Amino acid sequence: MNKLGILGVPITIGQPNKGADLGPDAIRHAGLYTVLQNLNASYQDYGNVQIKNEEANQIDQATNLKNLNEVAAASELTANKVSEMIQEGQFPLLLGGDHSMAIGTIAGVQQHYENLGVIWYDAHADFNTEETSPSGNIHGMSLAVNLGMGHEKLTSILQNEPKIKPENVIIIGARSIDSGERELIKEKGIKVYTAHEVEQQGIESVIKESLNYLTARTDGIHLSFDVDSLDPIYVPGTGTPVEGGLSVRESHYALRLLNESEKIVSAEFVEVNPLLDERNQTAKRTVELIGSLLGERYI
Ligand code: HAR
Ligand code: MN
Ligand code: MN
Ligand code: MN
Repeated sequence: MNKLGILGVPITIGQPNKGADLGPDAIRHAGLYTVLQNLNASYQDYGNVQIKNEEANQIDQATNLKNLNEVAAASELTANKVSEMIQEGQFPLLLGGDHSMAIGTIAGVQQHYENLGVIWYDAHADFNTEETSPSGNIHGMSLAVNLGMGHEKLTSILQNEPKIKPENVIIIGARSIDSGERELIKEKGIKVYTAHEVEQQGIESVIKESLNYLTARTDGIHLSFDVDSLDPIYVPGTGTPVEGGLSVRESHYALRLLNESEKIVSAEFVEVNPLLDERNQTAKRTVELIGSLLGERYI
């Protein structure tokens, strides 16, 4: 693997809770560097993107969006930084921050690939647009935005074209999908392994199928790992927990399979909110999961 470039994206205005902006530092303090050192990984920490989290948290009547201009500005900064890291030959390891950050991160990564694939590991689909969103929260829209759907200020980060093709996306772990999102997912033909299907089919088969499928058609895969994919018993420190989630054990296995594939070119771990947490356990679990993605072994 290339040298790791670590970048915090402390955005919290893509959703209504304060505290997701503290996620990147909570992850660092939970032992991230120790894990990297044990792996003998070479890394450089670029610190955090300077995000202005000055929210209004009011739905703008004209757009049905909250904090549009602020999220767009943060996305632009993030995208440029991520692109720069890849330019310098690094593997971006991106720490969040709410999931609206994926508008910027994927825009940045995509600059360097003709045909980027995305694994969206999440309880949610984040496939709303301003027309379908029940909340106006942009973190529930970031995947759709990356496919070119949504407000022009969000879909035009770095370039006007869609960042990813619908057939290059796989959602894993979903169990909370709004009715408008469901329609759009069907319309675009997005592949989804719901939490139910993970249970039925097993995580090994789900990940292997996903890798076979994406490897054949893309030139690199970005992993977007939302910690709320896990069951809330493991991750109390996240803003939109949904019961019936994936286990820590199966998620480690998923990440290990992704590591072995050598197909992941960038990764983000998002929605860690230390203000909702207990004894930083959500950040600690996140660090352990990052370890599995980067090749940590028990023996
Ligand atoms: N679907 C809901 C909405 O759009 C909730 C989205 C919650 N999103 C995240 N990211 N936590 O996965 O408002
Ligand atoms: Mn998400
Ligand atoms: Mn491109
Ligand atoms: Mn989620």
